[in-house]
Formats: sequence, structure tokens, C-alpha cells
Amino acid sequence: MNLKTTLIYPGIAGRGFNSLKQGMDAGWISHGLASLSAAAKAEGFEIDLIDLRALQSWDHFRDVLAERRPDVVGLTMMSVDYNPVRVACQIVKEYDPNIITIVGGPHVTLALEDSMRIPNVDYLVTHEAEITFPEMLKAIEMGRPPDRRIIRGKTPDLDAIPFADRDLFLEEWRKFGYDLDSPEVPFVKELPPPFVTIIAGRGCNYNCSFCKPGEDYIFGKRTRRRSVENVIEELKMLRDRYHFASFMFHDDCLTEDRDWVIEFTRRYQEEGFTQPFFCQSRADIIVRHEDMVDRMVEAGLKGYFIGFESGNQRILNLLRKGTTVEQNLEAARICREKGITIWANYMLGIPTETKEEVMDTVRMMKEIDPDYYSPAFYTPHPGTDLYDYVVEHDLSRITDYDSYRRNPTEPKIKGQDYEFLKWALQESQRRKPINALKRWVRAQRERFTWERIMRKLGLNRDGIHRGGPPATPRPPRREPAHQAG
Ligand code: B12
Repeated sequence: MNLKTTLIYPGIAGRGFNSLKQGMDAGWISHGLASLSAAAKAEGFEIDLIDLRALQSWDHFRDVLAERRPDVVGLTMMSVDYNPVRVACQIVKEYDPNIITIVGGPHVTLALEDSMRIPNVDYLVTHEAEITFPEMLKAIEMGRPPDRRIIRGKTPDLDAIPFADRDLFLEEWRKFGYDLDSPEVPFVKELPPPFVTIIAGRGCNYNCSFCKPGEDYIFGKRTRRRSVENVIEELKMLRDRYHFASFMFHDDCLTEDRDWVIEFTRRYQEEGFTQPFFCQSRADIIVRHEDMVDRMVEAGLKGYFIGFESGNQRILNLLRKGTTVEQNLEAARICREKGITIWANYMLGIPTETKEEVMDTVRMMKEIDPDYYSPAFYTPHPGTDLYDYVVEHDLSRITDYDSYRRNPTEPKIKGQDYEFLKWALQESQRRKPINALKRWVRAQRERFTWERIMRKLGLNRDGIHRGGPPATPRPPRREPAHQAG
């Protein structure tokens, strides 16, 4: 039997069907599926993808499924993906009850009992699956499918698994007319296309109550990092294959390992890379390790995503963020001084947060004056301590899995005045006039650099016309005989 497997990316809870190019993250690959695809292909399996974001409707999904005729489908599922995964599994089984359905991803590990309630799922795989998924395919191919419905994935050595299979996504997107000029869609002007995302490690050493312990269950308690050499090898492959012009690290926890980062920047430059990149960091790390920040800037760092979260110390402590308001402000100052773009993540409407505490965040954002604002209404996610608090105190207003999406108009918990929060969310993004003026001046200065003016005038740096002196006139070409009149 030549087993055919179709992976399904269900990420339509936020923006619906036909949403591939809408929004910053809507043209990014799923590293989970891309990594499983690479691992299964390395074992000789035939793998393709259906990305629901590229389709028009569930009827369209039915048609594409009928074209692909898989023996096995594998779906990934965050909590927010629950409904599309449920519907997709139902359609798969309606089309052909013999197709084997396997579901994995964060929600399966974090909320197993809940996941078990989804009908039409043959297997649920918890944890990581680069070893386990190909093993399952082998067993199915040999006619001896696993006899347990729930399978715990084995933890892989991150240097031993193949690089993520980006073509799985790129080829699929092309089929549906998304002929993107870049492997993935860049989301800020600082990162030109072709743009790629990479992951240098899994897991996170911190203990934030809005995220933990969930992630520990999936990846283990500490960060597991790939070796610098392994990441450099992947970047070399990405340079050869996609000619990437910029990239972004998806890691939750990259900059906390200063030695790794310093070694990475050294090797990155040594290998001749100059492409700009973004990554996540934390205010306390930026303040504590300015030397590392400098090295990153030298190597091409253009921006940090920083989880500032709140401008109130009681709330930061409640979130177990491990940072202070002062560090938030200091980190922002350091970034501005070094020309690092700030992508500011922060939350409003945290359990027990008062309006005055929300206003502390509004005021902090005006001080931070980030380049990009990324605010969210606090959303309780299963598997986290703050979610348990919300459930214990009967505070949840989440009525459907779709509501786990980021949506700054939707109430998430009780005890918060969302009309006020909507106002605060807008106000937090209104720059102080002095900062707006400074930004305008800087933008004008960038627009009117000498280099640009000279270029506009068609002159090079020495003031000489860029076309150079007129070429020596060539002798008149003899007209070809057949054109001679
Ligand atoms: C990058 C990222 C994103 C990106 C891209 C997501 C994407 N396209 O995959 C963006 C920014 C878009 C994003 C958005 C969101 N994210 Co996010 N994101 C991440 C992050 C940092 C990395 C994901 C990743 O690539 N991991 C590495 C891969 C290899 O791991 P993996 O995907 O889990 O896959 C492994 C296993 O789960 C398993 N597996 C996965 N799928 C399958 C399928 C099968 C068949 C099998 C057998 C196994 C299997 O095997 C894989 C390989 O070992 C994670 C945190 C983390 N470190 O994982 C959060 C994380 C996944 N996100 C999370 C959340 C909450 C969100 C949002 C809901 C946030 C929000 N409110 O907006 C949105 C939802 C987006 C949507 N679909 O609508 C949570 C999920 C929690 C949960 N309960 O579901 C996480 C875990 C962060 C956290 N700790 O809270 N996210």
C-alpha cells in the first residue's frame, strides 16, 4: 500500500476562509505541520497539505478533499482551531469513513479530555510528534494501526530532525493563486520580502501565569535549543533555496540564553549573512544585557517583540512576568537609542485589574512610544494558571472556542467594563503630540536625505549624472536586407 497523507491547517477561526493574505500572520506557515511533513517525507511518505485559509468554503474543502483522496489526514489544533477541526473531521468521514483522522497540536496536549469529545477522530497525539507521526504512518501502512486512541508523542532531539518543509505550504498556496513574491508574507516595512520564519528552540524558562504551565506540558519545563550550527545550516539552505531578504525568530525564549545569541551573531556574520531580522525579547533581558543587544544590532537585528504586558506593578506580579514597570520603560529607551524597532505586546482587562491600573498601562504606552502597537484583551487560555483562576471564580465569558481568537471587540471575562477597555485600547495607541512630532521630523529627515535628493535629481554621490557621459556614437547599423526599401 502506498500511503497518502494530507495535513490540514485549520487556521480560519480568526479571519475565515479566503484569508491567506489578510493580516500580518495570515501568510505564515505552521512550523508544527511543516516539521511533521519533513519528518514523514524523510521516511519516504507522500505528504500534501490543505490550508483552509486558501479555500473559499467548506464546499470547496469537500472538492479539494475528493481530488486529493488521502488515506490519512493529520490536523493541528490550537484551542482556537477546535471548531474548524471538528467540521473538517466530520466532512472527511462523510466523504470516506475509511480515511484515518489524526489530530495533534497544543489543544490536544493541554485539554485532552475536551479534545477526546470531538467526533470522527481516530487518534489524538499529545506532545511533539516528529518521531511518533512517521511511526504511526508506518504502522498504518503495514496494516497494523495503533490500537490505542491516545498516543503520547516522543520528544525529539531538535538537531536530529529535518528542517521544516516550507514547500508544503508554498506549493499549496500557489495552487490557489496565491503566487506570493515571498515565501511568507512580511508584516513590517523593516523586513523586506522574501521573508521567512524560523524557530531555534522550543519551550520557555519563564513562568507567566497567562501562559504557564501549558507550554511546559507540550515542550518540557526548560527551553530546548537547537545548536547554533544547526540554525546556521538552515539559514544557508533558506538563502540558497528562497534567497530570503529578512527573517523572524518565532521562539518564545531566544534572548534569555546570552551565550547562544552571541555565538549565533558571530556565526551569522561569519557566514556572510546581512539580512535583517526580528525576534522576541523581554524588558529585563534588554536592560541587563545591553552588550548582547549591541551584538544583535551589529548582526542585523531590526526589531524586538517585547511583552510589556502592563504598566502596573501589581498586575505584572499577578501575571508572574518577572519584570518591573521601570524595566519596561528603560528597555524602550535602550531600543530607541539603538534604533531598534519596538513591537509592543500588552494586555488590558486582566482579572482583578481596576480602571486605574488599566490607565497605568495607557500612560506607560505613551512613554514607551512603540513603533507598532499590539494590544489584546486578556483571554483565558486552557492549560494556564490564570485560566484556572478565571474558571474557579466563574469569571469566563468565553462561550465558544472561536472566542480564543484575538479580537479587541469581544468581551473575554466578567468584572471588566469593555466599553471603557475599548476606549483605553484606542487611547493607549494615541501618541503624545511631542512624540508624534518627533516621529514626523524623523520621517521627513529620512525622506529628504542627500542621497535620496541626489537620486531624485538623477545624480550620483559626486554630483555626476548617473547615466555617465554620453556613449561614443556607434556607426550606423546596416539595415537587414529584407527591410531595405
Ligand atoms: C508562532 C506562533 C503563533 C503564530 C503562527 C501560528 C502558526 N501558524 O502556527 C501566530 C502569531 C499566528 C500565532 C497566533 C496565535 N497563537 Co500562537 N503561538 C506560536 C508559537 C510561539 C510557536 C508555534 C510553533 O511553531 N511551535 C513549534 C511547533 C513545532 O510546535 P507545534 O506547532 O506545537 O507542533 C508540535 C506538536 O504540537 C505536535 N503537533 C502539532 N500539530 C500536529 C498535528 C498532528 C497530526 C500531530 C500528530 C501532531 C501535531 O507536533 C508538532 C511537532 O513536534 C506558540 C508557542 C510555542 N512555542 O509553540 C504559540 C501558541 C501555539 N499560540 C497560542 C495562541 C493562544 C495563539 C492565539 C490564539 C493568540 C491570540 N489570541 O491571538 C493566535 C491564534 C491564531 C489562529 N490560528 O487564529 C498558544 C496556544 C495555546 C492553546 N491553548 O491553544 C501557544 C502555545 C502560546 C502559548 N503558550 O500560549 N501563534
